[in-house]
Amino acid sequence: MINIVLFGKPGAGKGTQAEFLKSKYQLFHVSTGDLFRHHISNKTNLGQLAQSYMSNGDLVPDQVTIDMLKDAVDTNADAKGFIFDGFPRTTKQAEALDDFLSEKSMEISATLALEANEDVLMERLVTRGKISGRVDDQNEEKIRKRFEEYNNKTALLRDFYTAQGKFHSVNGFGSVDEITKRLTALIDCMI
Ligand code: B4P
Repeated sequence: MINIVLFGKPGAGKGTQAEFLKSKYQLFHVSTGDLFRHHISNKTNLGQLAQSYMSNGDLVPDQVTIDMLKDAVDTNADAKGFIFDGFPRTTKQAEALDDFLSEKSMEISATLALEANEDVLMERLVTRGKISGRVDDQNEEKIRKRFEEYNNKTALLRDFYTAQGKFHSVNGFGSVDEITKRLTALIDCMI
C-alpha cells in the first residue's frame, strides 16, 4: 500500500497532479480543499464554518479538518492507498494523521513537495480566480494571506517529514506533464 502526501504552497499544483496520480496508481484521492468546497456548495453547517475561514485565506481549524479527513479515509477503507492533497497543513494535523494511520497499521510512504515561487503561483491563482470564481482566489491580498498561512504553519512540516526520511522535493515549474513525470519517477522507485 502506498500513501502519499502532496505538499506545496497554494497553487503549487497538488490538485492538478493528484488527478493524474490517482488513476495511474489506483489511489484514493482525499483533497481537504475539495471536501470543504463540497460542503460549501451543499450549504452544510461544516460548509458555512469552512467558508468563513477560506474566504479570508485562513486555514480551517485543525480539529474540524482532522475529523473530516478521518471520515473520508474510513469510508474508503478498501482503497489500495491514498493521496493526501492539502492535508496535513499544520504540525497538529501531521501528528494526528500519523496516529490515525498507525492505529490501522498504515503509514505515510512519502511526502512529495511541489516547489514553485510565489510570483508564479500568484499568477496561476489569479487566473483561476477569474475562471472558477473560487472565493479564495479572488484578489491578491487573500492569496498573499494564504501564502502567509503556509509560511507560518505549513512550511514547518518539511522538518517533520525530513526527520522521518520521507520528504522529497520536486521542481514544480514546467508543464503539467513534465511535473507528472518527475513525480512518477519518484513514486516508481517506491513500489
Ligand atoms: P486547496 O483546495 O488545497 O487548494 P490550493 O492549495 O489552492 O491548490 P493546489 O496546490 O491544489 O493547486 P491546483 O492544482 O489547484 O486549499 C484551499 C483552502 O482550503 C485553503 O486555503 C484552506 O483555507 C482550506 N484548507 C484545505 N485543506 C486544509 C487543511 N488541511 N487545513 C486547514 N484548511 C484547509 O493548481 C492551481 C492552479 O494552477 C490551477 O488553476 C491549475 O490549473 C494551475 N496549474 C497547476 N499546475 C500548473 C502548471 N504546471 N503550469 C501552469 N498552471 C498550473
